Order: sequence, then C-alpha cells, then structure tokens
Amino acid sequence: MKRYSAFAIAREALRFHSGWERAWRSPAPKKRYDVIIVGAGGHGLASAYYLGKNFGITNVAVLEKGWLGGGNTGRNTTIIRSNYLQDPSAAIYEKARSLYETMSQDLNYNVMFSPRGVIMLAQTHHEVRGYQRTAYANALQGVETQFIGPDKVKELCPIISLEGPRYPVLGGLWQPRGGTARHDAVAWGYARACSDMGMDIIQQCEVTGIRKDGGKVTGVDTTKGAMDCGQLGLVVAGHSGVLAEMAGFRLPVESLALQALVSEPVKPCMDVVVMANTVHGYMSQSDKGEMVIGGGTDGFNNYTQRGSFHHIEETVRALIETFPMISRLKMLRQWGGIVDMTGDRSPILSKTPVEGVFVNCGWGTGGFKSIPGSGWGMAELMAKGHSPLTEEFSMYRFREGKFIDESVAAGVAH
Ligand code: FAD
Ligand code: PYC
Repeated sequence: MKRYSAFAIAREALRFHSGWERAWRSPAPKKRYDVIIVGAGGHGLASAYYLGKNFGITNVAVLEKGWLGGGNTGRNTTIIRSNYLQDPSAAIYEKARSLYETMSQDLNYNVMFSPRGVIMLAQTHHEVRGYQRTAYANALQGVETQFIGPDKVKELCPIISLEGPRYPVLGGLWQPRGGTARHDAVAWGYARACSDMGMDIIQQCEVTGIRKDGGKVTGVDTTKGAMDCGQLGLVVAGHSGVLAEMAGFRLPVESLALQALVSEPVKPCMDVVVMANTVHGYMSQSDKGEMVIGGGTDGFNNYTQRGSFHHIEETVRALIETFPMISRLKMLRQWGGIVDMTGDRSPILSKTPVEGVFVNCGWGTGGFKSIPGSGWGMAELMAKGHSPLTEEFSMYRFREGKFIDESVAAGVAH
C-alpha cells in the first residue's frame, strides 16, 4: 500500500493523478478462511483490522451484502463521546474515543476526527441530577467530563436559547474531548488497512446460510458461493437477529429505524455538538456548513432504511425550542438506518451457543463512537477466547439479570 502524504499529493498533482492505486482490492472469494466476518460496517472492519494488527491473523474475509460502510456506519450523525455511566461501558467507549485520537495516523487515512466537544443538555431537574451523577462516575473512571451551568453552555454554544418555551437549559454534561469524525472515512480507512494486510473484503456478497457440524461452525453459504471457516463473527447491526436465526439461536435484540437529516449549508454558527434529550434532538454543524440533525427511533420494529416526513416535523419542531434560528433553515436530505436495540441499551460482544460463532451487535443508536474499541475487544475475544473489554457484554447477561443499564447515556429515546 502506498502511503498517503503531502508529498504523494504533490507528486500525483504533477503527473495528472495517474499513480493512485485502488484503496482496497476486490478479490474473488477463497474456498477457506481462518476467520469470516459478516458485515463490512465499522464494527466488522475494525474487528478484522485488530485481528490482523494485534494478533497476526490475516487469513480473514469480510463479507458484505451491499457496499462497505453502506449500513449504519455511513448513515449516522457521527457523534463521539464516552460519557457513559457504568464501568464496563466507560472502559470500552473511552478506549474507542482514545483510539479515535490517533486513528488517522494509525490507518494513514484522514478520518477527520474533530474533538470539538459534546454537551448533553440538562433541561429538567431530573436530568441535572442524572448528569451530575454521570460526571462523578466519569471522574472515578478516568473519563474527562464536567457538569457545567447555563452560562457556560451559552458561552460554548451562543445559538442556544436558555429559556425554552417548555424547558429552560439548567446546565449540561460537557465532554471537551468528544466530537465527530467523517463516518465513511472510518470504514474506508479500516478497509484499506485490512486489504493491505492481505484480508479479502468481498462486497455484494450476502450470507444466506451458516453451516455447522456437531454444534461447531464450518462455513457459510453466500450469494457468491460457499466458504469454509474456522471462526465466524456476526457483525451486522440491524440484521443480527436474521443471522442468529441462520446459526440456530436467538438474540435479545430488536430492529428499529433511526432517522437523521441535514439542513442547507450555512456559515459557521456552532462549533460544539449538542444533544438535547428532553426536547429530543441533537445537532452539530458539518464541515460543509450543514446542520446535522437527528431525533428518536421509529415507534415500531422494521427493516426499512428510509426517512419519513413526520420525523422531520417532529424533530425540527422539538429542536426549534432550544435553537430558534433553525426555524429559518431549509432541510435538504433525510435518511434512515436499522439499529439493533438491546433491553439495557448496551452492546453484545459474545461467544454464542454455536462453537466458533461470535457476535458483535446491540450498539443500537450509539455505536459509531465505539467502532475502534469494539473492534479491539472483538478481535481479542476471537483470538484469545476472552477480553477484559468485552467480558461484561456477553449475551448471557440477559439470562442472568446482569444488565448494564445505559438508557440515560444512550442519548436517544427509544
Ligand atoms: P453497519 O454499519 O450497519 O454494518 C453492518 C453491515 O452488515 C451492513 O453494511 C449490512 O449491509 C451488512 N449485512 C447485513 N446482513 C448481511 C448479510 N446477510 N450478509 C452480508 N452482510 C450483511 N452512533 C454514534 O455513536 N453516534 C451517532 O451520532 C450516531 N447517530 C446515528 C444516527 C442514525 C440515523 C443511525 C441510523 C445510527 C446512528 N448511530 C450513531 C449508531 C451507529 O451508526 C451504529 O451503531 C453503527 O454504525 C453500527 O455499525 P455496524 O458496523 O455494527 O453496523
Ligand atoms: O450515541 O451519541 C450518540 C448518538 C447521537 C445521536 C445518535 N446517537
């Protein structure tokens, strides 16, 4: 793989950009891989990347039914933060956030990580108490957050109206090193690095069946033929239940559409990310100037990756209370993704009842931020059979009642 650098850009400029190579190969599938990962979203690609980087396992295929990064990874609002309440969550989300800090250098791919800071607004006394509690928990966990008052909120985000018609701004949970990154660049950067390690990323290749022998996985059936494998990772977000059914077990996961939208571009007016969970919306400004906006999930389970008009109305109406200036903006585009929700709003990184099959799912509305930490933990779990990062996130916690309740930190009402 040729390194991307300022020198390479200058050299290519002088020869009419004739020397760039493809970012990743498009190989024909082999008959057998040591590891097959299903799903070339951020989590699947990061899992493959750290298998290679940290454990030297490179006879790996990542199978994707559409195009890589075309699922939720390329559809999210890119908010990165690690201000969760419970210790196992803080560990994996903070690991992820810290890996984002150096991801562009590690992958030699500019993922445009922008640690501009994230505020979660407290607009009820209940939220004030909840976020103060999170700030104390984060202090013990070594996660840098702070509960700030309304004046500081206004200083950080002047377009906020502190006296909302229903909910005044009473303060906020501020994470200065939270922020955003370019979502598809994260997928592309991992894909390029995986391909460079000799891994096969096979797009337009849907897994249609999982083959087993005596309770152990032996391979998969796909729209590009059968492939054998020693281990199988299911990393398919909203389609986790479908793949689990193919393997012969059930997951405690529901699939719902989560939608987002962007406005027309405007001049820079907001250089932090704000989540307003009581009125129910979140907003940041993209480098192009668009306001990136999202709200809650649809109120019914479905697999439809689309937006809907009532969602724009609901979300924008809610946000206007706190950001009156957006009432004058035209909305440009909207879209949806299928998110995989667990009952405690925490992910599942786990062995399964089928030997050799592992699952990484349940990131729900909040898994963009965790991509590198999840990949790191999943790779360790698959390579060594256990990982301190994933230990508490087993699928069996639901049977044992060991929930990791993150319904407040999830930030999106469901
Ligand atoms: P995906 O990126 O969805 O990848 C799974 C892949 O599996 C897909 O590409 C799919 O095509 C493939 N697949 C499925 N079935 C098969 C099959 N049978 N064979 C082969 N391939 C298959 N998170 C945050 O942290 N911050 C945010 O601001 C944020 N905002 C969001 C806004 C929206 C509108 C949405 C939808 C999500 C948001 N999220 C956010 C959540 C985040 O996007 C997801 O948790 C994360 O991207 C999940 O990544 P993934 O790799 O698990 O899934
Ligand atoms: O998890 O921070 C988050 C988030 C914001 C919008 C959707 N998810």
